[in-house]
Amino acid sequence: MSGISFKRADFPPDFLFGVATSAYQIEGHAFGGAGRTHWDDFAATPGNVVRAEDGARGCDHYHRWAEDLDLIRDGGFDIYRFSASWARVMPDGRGAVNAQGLDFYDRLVDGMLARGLRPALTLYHWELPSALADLGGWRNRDIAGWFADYAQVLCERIGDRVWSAAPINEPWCVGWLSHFLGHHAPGLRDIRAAARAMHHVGLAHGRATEVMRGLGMGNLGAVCNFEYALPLTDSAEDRAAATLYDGIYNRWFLGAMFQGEYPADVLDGLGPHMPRGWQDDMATICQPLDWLGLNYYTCKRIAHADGPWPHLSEHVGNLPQTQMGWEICPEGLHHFLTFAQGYTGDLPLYVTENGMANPDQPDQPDAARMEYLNQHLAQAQRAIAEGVALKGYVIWSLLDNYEWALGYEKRFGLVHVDFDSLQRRPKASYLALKQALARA
Ligand code: IFM
Repeated sequence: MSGISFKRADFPPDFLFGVATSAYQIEGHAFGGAGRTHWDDFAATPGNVVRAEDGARGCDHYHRWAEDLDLIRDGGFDIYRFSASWARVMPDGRGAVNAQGLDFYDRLVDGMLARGLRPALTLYHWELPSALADLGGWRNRDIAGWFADYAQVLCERIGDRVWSAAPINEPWCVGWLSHFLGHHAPGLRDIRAAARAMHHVGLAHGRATEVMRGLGMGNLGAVCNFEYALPLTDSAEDRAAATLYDGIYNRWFLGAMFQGEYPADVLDGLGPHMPRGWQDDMATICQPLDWLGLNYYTCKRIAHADGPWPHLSEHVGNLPQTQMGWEICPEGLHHFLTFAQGYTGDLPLYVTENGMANPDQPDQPDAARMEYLNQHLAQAQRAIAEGVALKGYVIWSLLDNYEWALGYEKRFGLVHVDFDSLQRRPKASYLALKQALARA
């Protein structure tokens, strides 16, 4: 059986390892007075989610959080990257606060600290309160103010004890995947909606960052996802299509957040659909940050396609694939770690998500996951050796959980979850990491 081929001592002494989860994917949103979210609505609409599964029960982390934090501590991890649910804190997204929700996050953060874990908070990991979706959600410019108010309420309570905070997980997914490709809630396929969401999500990031600074919080960053765009063929047309895909996916938010500019090639297409006066928001979006988090999983083959902008189609190549059908392409991680520095300069970088879904059985070693982690950690080491300021690596995910439109069947966890009994069982990868991370 293959194992984890590195140990903690192979990385710089201050390098941190962690695991990540998100609120809606594990907590059990039916518990504790949380409000309805657009994922509940999306899942209740036939055809959107495999078996119409939702996050009502999740992994029941709401009740089993202490056991889950014990697993993180016992695995030898340093960071727990978790998220809070907006609708758990403010069931309608504005106005009334759910005291049970704030109490829950308060207990959770104290539980992390008691176990020696660094709490890495994300304020939004996609569970938009339905009441705000009714008002247009991310299409409505007012969302930046609503989000800033939520940031204030949440961080007044727990901001003094978190180690780091980032406003929004994977802005590309909030904007493009959910409003142009229609794969995630609210399931729109509409370029005007997409342009607005792609802008307002940045504005909300900026406003929430201002709020957190105002509360005296430090170690504030952004978490973006990246996909390595490769041309399907070497034709000039396919290469141009891959460059544009890279712009929409990888350069749009980095440009806005770190340079105060959107990439010109993407604006060529999105410009006509942007909200009036967007230029005046760029200074707010481009807040000083303390770090960038990169979520990386895969590459994509891109070809030119006739039809409306962006004139491209997505393809899968010949590399081995994960249970998601995603090609395993570790070089892409190295590419983005070096590429990101062009935007972030000397700022610390963190891999805030990396990992794979695998059809794991509880009694069989998840050798494929260990190999995936080995390959990506090797690329992280390569980047560090070249001088990249990479300071930590966080694995998605601690637990098997709700994989959004794909329901509960795609298993990303280091710990197996039986979704009937909710029993947790560490997989071989967890046990191997525990050995690798043990301090001498
Ligand atoms: O499960 C998701 C997570 O919510 C965000 N990043 C990618 C993961 C795997 O698809």
